Order: sequence, then structure tokens, then C-alpha cells
Amino acid sequence: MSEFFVHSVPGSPYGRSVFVLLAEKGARYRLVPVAPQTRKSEPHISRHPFGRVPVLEHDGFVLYETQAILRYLDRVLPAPPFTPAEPRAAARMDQLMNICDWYLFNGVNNVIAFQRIIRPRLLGEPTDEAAIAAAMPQAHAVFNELSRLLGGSAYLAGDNVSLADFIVGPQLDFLAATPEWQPLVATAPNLVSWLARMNARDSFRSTTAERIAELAKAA
Ligand SMILES: N[C@@H](CCC(=O)N[C@@H](CS)C(=O)NCC(=O)O)C(=O)O
Repeated sequence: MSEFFVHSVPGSPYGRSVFVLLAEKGARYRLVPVAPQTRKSEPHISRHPFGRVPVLEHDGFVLYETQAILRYLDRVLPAPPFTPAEPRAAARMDQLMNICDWYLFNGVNNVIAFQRIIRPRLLGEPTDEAAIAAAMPQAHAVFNELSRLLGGSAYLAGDNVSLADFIVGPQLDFLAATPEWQPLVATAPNLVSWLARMNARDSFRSTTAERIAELAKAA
């Protein structure tokens, strides 16, 4: 199997989902670092017309959208599989991946983590507290729903780890670094133990922001 190239901004939670899956599969991959300020110019804009990350490149095949990348990798690297065979578990996985994109990233992480982490630390701009306050009702709704769907299971789609855990995990781990995390998990303790379980996996330990920054320096 030829090598996988992942174009990403080090620290991106969506990029991390791809690294996590490649690590779970034991696949060789290379990070191609994308500087945030060059996302919307060549050559990146030709790979991703919306100027976002990650982008996967495999033997001349270029693919963006994290869900599509994860599903592609799970098909071309079939062992071990991370898509449940049982229809309801597979449907639950699909549902959680879409909750991640539509409600957790859009309106929660791209506001709270952006305002708390990216604006002050990377852009040198002040945090907009009003934007965070406005995002909190949706954030509570998302956390309550993730907690309800996880219930007493070990993983989001049931007894076995799946692509849903690999897309939601990096998003929640990013949010866990903000002061909003504690109030959000106050009513969702099962999410805290689930995230601890995910963070203990080798794939998560080898793809922290610090580890990916080291890869970026070596690239
Ligand atoms: N739907 C896209 C979302 C990707 C995305 O928004 N990535 C973030 C980084 S985690 C990004 O590129 N943000 C830059 C921007 O918002 O312009 C996917 O699933 O890949």
C-alpha cells in the first residue's frame, strides 16, 4: 500500500481524525503542513476549493471532507474495520458523524474553541465573550444529546470503537482545553470517561497537537 499524505494545519481537530484512523490502521502517513494564512491560496486552494483542511492524497487521488476521507481509508485499509456491520450500529455511527459536522463543529467548536484558543493564541486577537455566551445553549444541547446517545456504552456506536469515535473525539478534546468544558460536561459524566478512554489509545496519544507540531517541523 502506497503512502498517505495528509495536508493539514497542525492542531486541526478534523486533521487529527484522519491521523488517528491512519494510526489505528497501522498505516504509513506523512503530514504536509498547511500554514493557516495560505489555506485560501495556491497550491492548497486547488486541492480544496473551500480552503479548509484536511486533504488526503493517495496515489494521485485527492480527497477532502473528513467523513469521506475516513470512509475511504476504512475501505482501502479494511483491517481492522471501524464501520459496524450491524445496520443499527452503522446507522448510529453515521448519525453521530453528522451530529459532529452539523451541530458540534458548526456553532459550537468553530465558535468556542475558535474564540478561546485560535483567536488569542494564533491570531493575537481578543476573545469575543458575547459570541461564546451565544453559542452555549447549542453547546449544552449537543453535549446532552451526545451523552444520551452514548448512554452506558463503551463507544459512540455501541460496544466497538468506530469512525464516529475518531471524528467526535478530537473535537471534544479540543473543547476540553477551554473553561466552557466543565459546565458542559457537568450533566454528561459519561462523555468525560469516554474521552479519557479515547485519549488513552495509542492513536490519540501519537496525534496530540504537540506530536503533530513535531511532525510538521520535521516535514
Ligand atoms: N467539512 C469539512 C470541515 C473542515 C474544517 O472546517 N476544517 C477546519 C480546521 S479543523 C478549517 O479548515 N478551518 C478553516 C476555516 O474555517 O477557514 C471537513 O469535514 O473536512
